[in-house]
Amino acid sequence: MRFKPDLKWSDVTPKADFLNRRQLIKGAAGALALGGIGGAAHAKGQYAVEGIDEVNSLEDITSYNNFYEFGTGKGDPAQYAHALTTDPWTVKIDGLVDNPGDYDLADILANVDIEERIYRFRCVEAWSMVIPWNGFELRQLLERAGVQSSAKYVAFETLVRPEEMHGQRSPILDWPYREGLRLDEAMNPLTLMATGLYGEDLPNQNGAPLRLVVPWKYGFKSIKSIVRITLTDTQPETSWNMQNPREYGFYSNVNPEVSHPRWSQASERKIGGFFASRQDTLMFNGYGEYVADMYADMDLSAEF
Ligand SMILES: Nc1nc2c(c(=O)[nH]1)N[C@H]1C(S)=C(S)[C@@H](COP(=O)(O)O)O[C@H]1N2
Ligand SMILES: [Mo]
Repeated sequence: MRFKPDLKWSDVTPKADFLNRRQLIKGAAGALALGGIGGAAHAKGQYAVEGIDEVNSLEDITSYNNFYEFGTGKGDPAQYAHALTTDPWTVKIDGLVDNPGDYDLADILANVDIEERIYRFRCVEAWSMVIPWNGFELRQLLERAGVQSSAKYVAFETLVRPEEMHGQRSPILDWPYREGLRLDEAMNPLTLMATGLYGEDLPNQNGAPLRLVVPWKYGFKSIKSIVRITLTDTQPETSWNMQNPREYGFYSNVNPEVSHPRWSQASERKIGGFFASRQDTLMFNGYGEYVADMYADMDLSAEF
């Protein structure tokens, strides 16, 4: 099943003309293909979100990064991440699955539908961008691995290779970088495994060759350069939560009403553009329509 991206084309500003043209072409082809197998799937895939604004430039997206394996400065990943060898690349899928094993990246990609998704991206540090990703829905890979009925969470790990990732020689975090999702979050159609940006391979500083993108959660949940995916029945340990549980929760859903202990989350600074612009932060980063149901029974200020 193929979905169109979350943006309506009428919302994309002229600055994104290049993207707009490509997407119209692709969208038309997709609509034709779907015509043969039923139009319902097509209509279901409109991930329109509130408050969408300009797509960030490739320059913004690849020069202002968080990737502590290459240093803690925003410019460090762009400067140092070229050292990372991303081919060959293997992802170990283990835990509560019917088909555990070491999956070669090429084999993963041959069995999923790659599409383009334009998502808002909100870092917990209160900056944001709008990013045109390429990738596939995580649920496609999980379905292939055969999730067992006892599984309740998905844990992810980044590569450990201090020879190439010099930041791993410092104990800023307890390596490997680790993240996790509840199984329903992982299976949500919005949850993407990104493989590219602007139609090109993912730059190393953005988490090549394979990184998670969970657009309704703070950016640190979107773990980069993934080498292991483990299905578990208990909530996995996650890097920022282990480092400072008072400041970083397991869920980390974008929420303008729950402040970080050291700053408000009510607004954010949009990266790029001539004027530094602040905008209101949206509940679930604007994706509530697609995700709020998953948290209906939870107190989101207690389970933050
Ligand atoms: N392995 C790893 N993944 C990571 C990080 C990191 O330091 N290491 N930083 C996270 C944070 S805090 C953010 S905001 C995003 C940044 O993604 P970007 O650089 O592609 O914008 O990556 C997340 N994933
Ligand atoms: Mo972040």
